Parts: sequence; structure tokens; C-alpha cells
Amino acid sequence: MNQKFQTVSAQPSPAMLAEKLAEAARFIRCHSVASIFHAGSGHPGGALSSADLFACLYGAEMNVWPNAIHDPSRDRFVLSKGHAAPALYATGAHFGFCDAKAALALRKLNSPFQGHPHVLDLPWVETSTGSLGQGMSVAVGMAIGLRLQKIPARVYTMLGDGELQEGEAWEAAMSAAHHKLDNLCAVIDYNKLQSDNCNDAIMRLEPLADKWRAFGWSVAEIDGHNIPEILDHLGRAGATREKPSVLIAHTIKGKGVPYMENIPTWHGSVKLTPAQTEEALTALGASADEIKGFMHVS
Ligand SMILES: Cc1ncc(C[n+]2csc(CCOP(=O)(O)OP(=O)(O)O)c2C)c(N)n1
Ligand SMILES: [Mg+2]
Repeated sequence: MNQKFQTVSAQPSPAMLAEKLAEAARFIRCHSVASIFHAGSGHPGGALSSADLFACLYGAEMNVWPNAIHDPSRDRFVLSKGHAAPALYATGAHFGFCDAKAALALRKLNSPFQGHPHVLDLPWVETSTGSLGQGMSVAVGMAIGLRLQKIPARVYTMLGDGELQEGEAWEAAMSAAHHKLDNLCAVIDYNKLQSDNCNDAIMRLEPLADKWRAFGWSVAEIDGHNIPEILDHLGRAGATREKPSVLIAHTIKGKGVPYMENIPTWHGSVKLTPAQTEEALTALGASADEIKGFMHVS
């Protein structure tokens, strides 16, 4: 549990916290859809599937502060599945790392909010990602570095399931277990789809939990849309010693927008029409005023 809730007055009850995080996830989904609409391009499916995970990480689990982005004791987050950048930017907007309106300028010329996160454009982003498989290795390096400096911060990285077909992910997994990196937690957005099809049709991942166990990790399979369950297992990962932890989070690609759910076409490189955007925002529970605010930016 992050210090935001330990230092700011009373800690919220579990029910209040879950409600707050569900609202954060709703905002993350709406903002992601809106930024992809304005960009005329982007990856909605994997942004929507990961929103609850982002809300729990930034809203409760991680010690990260918008006013201290270079504090050495902060927890680090690496978005290994870098194409989910809209969800990262929306998360940053919700939790005060960037301006929500500015972050709607996704993929625009000279905007810091490019299609994949860039550390030089956005200093609260820990590292640039987008080439699948590489972020996990960076996260391992960060975890080793923190240990060498005796800094008790933790490192979190989010990977796509299709991304696990990259050999580098497994090289990093082997290395993390060898170094007993109990300050590292990988979260897998297990939405069963990659770019054009389901993973099973392209290259099977199962038995996925057994593979991570064989690599020496502490493994939990969770519902990636169940906020109390996500929080519980992030907490357990933090208490695990001598091993890195992985949460295999079962999710639905396109979660919350019925016409996108589980449909590979909505992975990426999509151009949302105004009607599609409005339909998506409505399905996500946005009010008429919110829809106007998201869709009409000056
Ligand atoms: C090394 C590399 N190869 C290919 C791509 C193009 N690419 C972007 S997203 C993607 C599919 C990723 O699927 P998954 O990891 O399951 O992501 P999600 O379902 O969460 O969107 C691919 C192949 C890339 N970004 N990097
Ligand atoms: Mg996937």
C-alpha cells in the first residue's frame, strides 16, 4: 500500500479504496479511447484490458509521487507493452503526473505523448519502451541497481501476453530469478490476443504459470479486472522474499467497450470515428458533459 494513504489523513476502507480505483480505471479507459480518437490511430484493445491494473498500481500499490518524480526512493514502473501508452498517459493524467487535456494530444507532432512512451519527453516515465520484450530486461536492471544501492524501492513491469513470445522476456525472467530479485513484480495482461489473432493460433503460451514457476518465480493467477484481488496479490508479491513475483492477470481485450471486446481488429492501428468514440465513451459510463469534454478539445 502506498504512502499516499498512510500520510494523508485516515486510510480509506477497502470498499472506499476499491471504489476510488474503479473510478480511476473508468477514467483511464475513457481518456485512452478519447486520445486514440484524436490521434486517428493507436491501440485501444490493450489499453482497455490493462486499465484496472494501472489503477491499482498507481492509485494504491506504488510509492510514486507527481511532485517527486526523481526521488531515488520511488518505486519504478516499466510499461514493457509500450503500445498501451494511452493507458499510461491516462493514468498519469488521473494521478497528477501530467495534464489530462495535454495528454489527449496523443501521437501529434511535437507532443510529448507519442505512440510509445519516451523517457526524454515525459520525465515521469521511467524508460522508453515499444520494442516488445525489452522493457522486462530494463526492469531487471533497475531492480539489480536498486539492490546494489540499498534502496528499498520496488520495480513493477507490465507485459502483454503476445509479448511473451519474445525470447528476451524469458532471458530476463531467468536472470531475475537467478538474482533472487524479490523487489521485482511482473504483471502480465493476459488478454489472450495479440495483433492479428489469438495467441493460441499464433504461438501457444500455456502452461504459462508452470513456465514461470519453472523459471523460479512466485506465481499467482488472478482476475485482472477484480480490484480487491489485484490489490491483494500485489501486496502478497511485496511480501515475497528471495524470488521475483509475477501476476498472470486474466483480462479481456477491449474491456468495457462491447464492440471491441475480444475482437482482434481493435488491437491497434485503428481510426475511431466520432460515432464509434461516442458509443465507446457511453458504454464506459461517461456522462454527456464528459463525452463533450473528451471529444471536443480546443
Ligand atoms: C519487437 C516487436 N515486434 C513487433 C511489434 C509490433 N507489435 C506491437 S503490439 C504487438 C502485439 C502485442 O500483443 P500483446 O503483447 O498481447 O499486447 P496486448 O494484447 O496487451 O495489446 C505487436 C506484434 C513490436 N512493438 N515490437
Ligand atoms: Mg495480448
